[in-house]
Amino acid sequence: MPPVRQIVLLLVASIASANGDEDPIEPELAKGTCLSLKEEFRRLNEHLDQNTNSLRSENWAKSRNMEHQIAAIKAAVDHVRTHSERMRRNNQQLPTPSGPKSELERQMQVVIASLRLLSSDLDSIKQNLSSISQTSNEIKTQLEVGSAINAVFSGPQSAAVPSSCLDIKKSNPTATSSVYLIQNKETKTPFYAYCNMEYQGGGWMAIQNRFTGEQDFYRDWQDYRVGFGNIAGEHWLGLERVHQLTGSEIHELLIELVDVNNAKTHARYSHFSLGSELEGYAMKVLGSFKGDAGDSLSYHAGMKFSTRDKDQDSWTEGSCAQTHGGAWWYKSCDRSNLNGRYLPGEQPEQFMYQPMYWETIGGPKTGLLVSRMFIRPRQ
Ligand SMILES: [Ca+2]
Repeated sequence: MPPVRQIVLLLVASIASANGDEDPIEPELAKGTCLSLKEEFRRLNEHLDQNTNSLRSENWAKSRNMEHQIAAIKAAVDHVRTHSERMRRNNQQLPTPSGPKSELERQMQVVIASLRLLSSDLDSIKQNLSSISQTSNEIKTQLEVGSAINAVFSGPQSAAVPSSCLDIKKSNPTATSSVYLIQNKETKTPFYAYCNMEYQGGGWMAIQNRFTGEQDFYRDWQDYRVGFGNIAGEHWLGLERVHQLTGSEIHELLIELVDVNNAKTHARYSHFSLGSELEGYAMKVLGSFKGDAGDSLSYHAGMKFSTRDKDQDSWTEGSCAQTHGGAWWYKSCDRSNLNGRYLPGEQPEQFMYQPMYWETIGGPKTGLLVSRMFIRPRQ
């Protein structure tokens, strides 16, 4: 295709020639130019026709192609629609009570029900596991306690439990007065006892302790047999235990007394042993006396123990325990009554023999402020 600029120039020249108001042009030359322009127009027209035909053909092809594609999409949509419609109709026509679908649904329902049951079972298992864990902890604690008790009662560790306050004092001279766990050499039974580690050389086990009147000492045989009160405070250790200790090893006895004027005295006996319950916990052995309190116990040596409900004294007319309000190795009746009523100081005539008294300190009408009885194996 000739350049547009050239065609325009030729047109301008042609128009100028036709008007005749420009430079005169040779007639032969103008004729040639017109022919040339006509030829150019013809070629242009041909070219345009070709291009138009080509574009038309191309568009037609594209259009046809699009039509094909649209038709294909329509066909696909129709196919899907028809297929889904058929499926819908088939579903509606399927009989509900039986058949593969209802069977599948039934199985699904069974599976769902099973899953629900499983979920419920899992919750139950979870709760059981929690319960088992709690029980396991309790058993563990009980086993630990049991193990600790076994360690005390038997096995090689039992040798580590001291058999007396004196043992503790010997192994640890700086041990202080306190409550300690003691294990009887014969019975192997562990028990708590209060050890005095300072008084009279230390290593003394308390079998009686009174200093406030807090504990009631007017009690029956059973209480005196097994003991009562607070080991760390006022208490009676128990006749059976004292019998076991003093029956298997020679012990000495120490009695500490304090009057209302805070005067402190003591009575010490070289040997001390109680018989069995069958023997009435009789004071079978009472050794020689020494101390500044005077001897108000030797009178009772050999006597059985009596309580308000068990009269074993030698007073045939009555009960020393009931009359004197205590429990002791009464004879007929007493020169000391350290388990008598807690009535510190001088008492009226009618209370004679009833107070916690020691004859050689103030007589039977004078109640003491403190009474403590200790035993210790003889060294
Ligand atoms: Ca009697």
